[in-house]
Amino acid sequence: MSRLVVVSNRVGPLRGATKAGGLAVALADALRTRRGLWFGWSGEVRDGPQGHEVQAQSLGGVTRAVIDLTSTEHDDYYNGFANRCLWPLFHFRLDLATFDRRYYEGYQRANQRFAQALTPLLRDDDLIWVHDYHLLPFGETLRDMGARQRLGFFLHIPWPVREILTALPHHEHLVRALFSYDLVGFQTEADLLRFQDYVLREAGGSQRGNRLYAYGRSVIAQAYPIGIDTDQFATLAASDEAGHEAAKLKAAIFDRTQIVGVDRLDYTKGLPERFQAYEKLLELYPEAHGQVSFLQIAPTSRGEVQEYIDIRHQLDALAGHINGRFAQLDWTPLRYINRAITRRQLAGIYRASRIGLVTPLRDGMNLVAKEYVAAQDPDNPGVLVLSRFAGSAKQMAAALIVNPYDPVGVAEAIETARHMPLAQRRDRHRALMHELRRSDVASWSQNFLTALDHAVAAVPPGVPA
Ligand code: GDG
Repeated sequence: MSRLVVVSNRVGPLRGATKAGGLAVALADALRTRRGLWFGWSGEVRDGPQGHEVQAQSLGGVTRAVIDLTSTEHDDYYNGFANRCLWPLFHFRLDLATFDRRYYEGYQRANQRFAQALTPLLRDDDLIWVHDYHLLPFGETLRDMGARQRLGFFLHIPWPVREILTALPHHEHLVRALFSYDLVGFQTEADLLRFQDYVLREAGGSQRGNRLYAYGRSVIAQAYPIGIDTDQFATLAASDEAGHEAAKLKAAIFDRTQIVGVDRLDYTKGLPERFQAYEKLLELYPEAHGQVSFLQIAPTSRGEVQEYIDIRHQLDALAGHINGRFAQLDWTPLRYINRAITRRQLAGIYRASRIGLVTPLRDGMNLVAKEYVAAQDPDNPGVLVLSRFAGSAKQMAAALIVNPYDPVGVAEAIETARHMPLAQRRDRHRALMHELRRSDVASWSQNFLTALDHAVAAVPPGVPA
């Protein structure tokens, strides 16, 4: 079996599985099986020569190798091009995207520096798996430096529609760079179709099965919907420690219906719209007053970026407004926690909540929706209210699917969830769990790596270019 090399902007811990998110755990598992190497940014910003050195550390057959970013790289590559340009654009938010040549150049340079640092660590038969929008051109850069290994890329966020993508001045460079990989993976069929649409219509390429041809090269493109470690999360949620958290929460809300939302504080997650839908619920259903309690956990993310500062202010104001308008002496309608909590607490809170509210405006997959379902007590499960614009909606049709832009529709779904009979809750939960078990995170990484193992780099002869 070839050694696996994972490249991602941030490198997860090799230890501390329950603290880390499911993705870090899944990748660490795949790396352990293949005695691999995980390479990326350390999370530190440092100017000067030490920052250029690779810091490597091995544990249980897996090596973690990282480099620091300089403050210019952090500004231009990470905060700039990745998070102020690609992130909003790929989430269909052209209105929030900043196009700055300096950002783009910084992005290319950081990708080059990553590739330079990784090249000496590579072996000829490595299988290299690159992750996410920070590293779109990484494969091309590595190939330019002579890499001949099999190279795969997985995009965790949506692929945008052609009309939006072409607003990016560098769209052609970036799509062309993806053709340096042997395999490119997307979250959903819809993302794959939008990618194919660009290749066929904008790049004048062609297609045979799942292989796309353009720019005189070819690549296999497929959808690989990511999952969670379903059984592990269900076990965590049923554990005594999580039960302790659940009991604390229940004591605080008495027998009110707990509604929960958990999201990085990001404008793609539809948080202001969600707060407004909750306000609409309280407006339309006065009988719900004192009967429901909405807890939103939203740890700050990318807090230096202006658009994130703005959304945080907006949420502070909305939370204050809703509580000011509806609170009673013995009832706080909305509790908003702007900090991260532990994974165990999270599991307990999900389990104690009758309704999980997951209403992003656009999301590659959304793992919170999956975690919420996995955490439920199968004998008395809660109800998931899920945005149709989350990648996970396709696999989770047994949830109550909503349009997050429609506050009345979301309020009605919450009301339906609140009164849903036990038999129906169980049926829906069973159907959702069946799918979550069938496509968990281990099968996601296995499927991708098996396809990459078999991907043939060369363009078959006689095929249109
Ligand atoms: C990107 C894509 C795609 C959140 N708050 C806390 C906390 N979390 C954990 C959740 C979940 C993870 O963070 C968030 O994952 P999501 O999938 O919901 O969203 P993104 O961070 O935007 O992830 C997304 C994903 O990549 C994987 O491909 O699904 O579409 O945008 O695991 O539980 N964890 C803890 N405390 C918190 O306060 N411990």
